[in-house]
Amino acid sequence: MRIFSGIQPTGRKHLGNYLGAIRQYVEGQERGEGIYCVVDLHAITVAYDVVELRARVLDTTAMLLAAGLDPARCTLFRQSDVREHTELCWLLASVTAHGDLNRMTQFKEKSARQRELISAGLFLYPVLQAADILAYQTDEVPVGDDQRQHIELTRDIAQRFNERFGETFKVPVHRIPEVGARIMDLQDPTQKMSTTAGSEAGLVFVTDEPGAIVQKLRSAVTDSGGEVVCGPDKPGITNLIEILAVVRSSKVDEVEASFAGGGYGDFKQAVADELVEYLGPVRERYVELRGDERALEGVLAEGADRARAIAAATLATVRERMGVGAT
Ligand code: AQP
Repeated sequence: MRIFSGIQPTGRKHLGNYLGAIRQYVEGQERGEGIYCVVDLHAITVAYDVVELRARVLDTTAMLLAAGLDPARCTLFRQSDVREHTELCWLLASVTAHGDLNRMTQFKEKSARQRELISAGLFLYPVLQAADILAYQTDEVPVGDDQRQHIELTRDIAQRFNERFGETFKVPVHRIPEVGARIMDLQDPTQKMSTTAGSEAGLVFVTDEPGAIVQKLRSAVTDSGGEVVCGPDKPGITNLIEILAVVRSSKVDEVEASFAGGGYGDFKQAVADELVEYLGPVRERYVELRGDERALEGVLAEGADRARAIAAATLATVRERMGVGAT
């Protein structure tokens, strides 16, 4: 079982990234061969700071290691170190329908937020993502719910390629967690927690100090009524119940039952306290690991060597099937 996923080097990672994706990466190490990639080439499709980008890659690498990724048991690398990703992106672009890319909701949302340039790279983002995944003959892609449409497109691209050029790619499936796949913004629980669209108060960062976590949870927007139960008319409380269910590794109805008869105030304090306990060790390990940049670069370099060997073999087959390059 080969598991692949990518994560953007966009500064501090938030609770949505952690509960929706990162925790699944760590668990993936136990179930199969995990290959994880810090996708700096995706990050340059929107406005970014050139000097900061390298630092952000190391931030994200340290975060993944702090969360429990073990370079002895998985492959962790920087996307731009394995040039096969960009070549495969171009080759796959020729079997990707322009109309399909036009339908991608992430492109619509992100292009609407761009002030200066809507880059062609942003439009091609899902094709590069498909290349990332398909280069490794991936079985399973752990992601949050917001990536569902992109993984569907990856499957379509693989199928279309296989039909036209012969069986070449494994057609992967997504792995979206039952609970925690869409953590919502604490200040606007109708919107997903998001790096680029959210406000500081609406996001819990994995590296937040305990005081900040408590403050953010206490001021989280809740709903009318006072009962700690999920419901379509209670997006704020539903979000907090889901967060606590993941943190406790329990079921949503067990969390509801444990607060039966209790009010919102006590419940929010409990979520805050348990979240502080849950994230504390990750934050401490992060600070330790982030200090040693040589070690982080070493992990990425070793990972890139391993990843390149797999991706290069896929590329050789793809080039041969497509009639590209010398025989
Ligand atoms: N709110 C979320 N709940 C659950 N999972 C989420 N993910 C993102 N937001 C949530 C999952 O995190 C993984 C990494 O996402 P990314 O590489 O897109 O990182 P990012 O850009 O820092 O995350 P955002 O917040 O999603 O950025 P925006 O909104 O600015 O594009 C993915 O598996 C994703 O599903």
